[in-house]
Amino acid sequence: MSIQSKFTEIFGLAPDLVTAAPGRVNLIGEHVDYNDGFVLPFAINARTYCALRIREDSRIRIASKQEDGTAFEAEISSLKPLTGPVWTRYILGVIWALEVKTGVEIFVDSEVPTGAGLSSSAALECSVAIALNEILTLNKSLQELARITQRAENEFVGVPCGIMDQSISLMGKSGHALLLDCRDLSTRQIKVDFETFGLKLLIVDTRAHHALVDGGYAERRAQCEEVARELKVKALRDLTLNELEVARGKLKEINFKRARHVISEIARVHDAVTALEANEFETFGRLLTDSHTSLRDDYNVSCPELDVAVDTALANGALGARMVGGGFGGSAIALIKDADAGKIGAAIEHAFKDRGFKAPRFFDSLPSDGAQVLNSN
Ligand code: GAF
Repeated sequence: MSIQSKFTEIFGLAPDLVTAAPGRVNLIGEHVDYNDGFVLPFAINARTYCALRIREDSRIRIASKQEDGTAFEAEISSLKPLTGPVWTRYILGVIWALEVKTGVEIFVDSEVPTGAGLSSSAALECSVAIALNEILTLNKSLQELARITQRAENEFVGVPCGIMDQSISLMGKSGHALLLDCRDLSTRQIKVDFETFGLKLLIVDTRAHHALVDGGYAERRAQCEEVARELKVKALRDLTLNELEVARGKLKEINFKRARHVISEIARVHDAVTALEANEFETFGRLLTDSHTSLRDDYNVSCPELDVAVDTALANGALGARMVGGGFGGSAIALIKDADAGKIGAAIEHAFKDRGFKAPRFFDSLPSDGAQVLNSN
């Protein structure tokens, strides 16, 4: 059944418009967005669809295919951060952050797997934001929508995420990764063509989700902010590795390691762009693996399943591999020769089975377009 028909079945009238917004993988630049750093994500082809109709009163009715399609209702004046079922907060948070004054009906359906570290949350938020922006003629820029959806997630949902996931879901471009400066949200689209060179990016969903996720993320943010405060810079982006080394004695050792990851990772993003632009895929792959090592050893956000996926891919010929997203589970990526895909997939499956891990899932995706209005009545 089409999303329009499903919407009509639930709410009784056809939607005004349908939008879609994608999930993402991040090629490199992990845990640097909240340090004003640079990231290099691309939008994947899996998307979240949003069908929306404006009401003439102040009632909000929302439903999700992934939450059995039953409508959740609220009054627009009574929206309150950090309340209600968690899935509703991603939608209501965007309505709240955009300061919408009218009632609305929304039905969402997502292809982006949840818990896989592929940004299903940002896809959902951005599909709703782009729909409201269009239908209410709010004229917000993509940068403004990124900040607004991040605020919805931070304040209404209660997740202290950075700006990367919303930005790429809104600004992705087919065939390109987005070099995003997380300080001022300026961007450069970087061509990504692995195919022509017989390569592909394998995405491995480890299906692991460790309890550390929420507290661990907030703790890392706090440690980074502490270093910036102690060394009197606005954000870790403003320090060089040399300056950090000189100040080592003043810092807690754990904070030093956190900052070393962030500063070295920002440098790797720039090197990765240079390598990509020169089609130097061996170098690019090495940078991915260096990123993983730094996330594992200095930032301590990997986990056994991610390490096994990365190590097995590398042992079987991958040019580079790393965990993506917040960590403690979720997905890894590996840059591999197309011809090795079957062999590497099988090796990872075996390695997971041997260790008693859940069976992994594999995806691949070319860099795809960001959020779009698909049709409006
Ligand atoms: C999660 C967050 F939502 C992003 O903002 C980013 O910090 C990422 O973890 C780590 O790079 O996806």
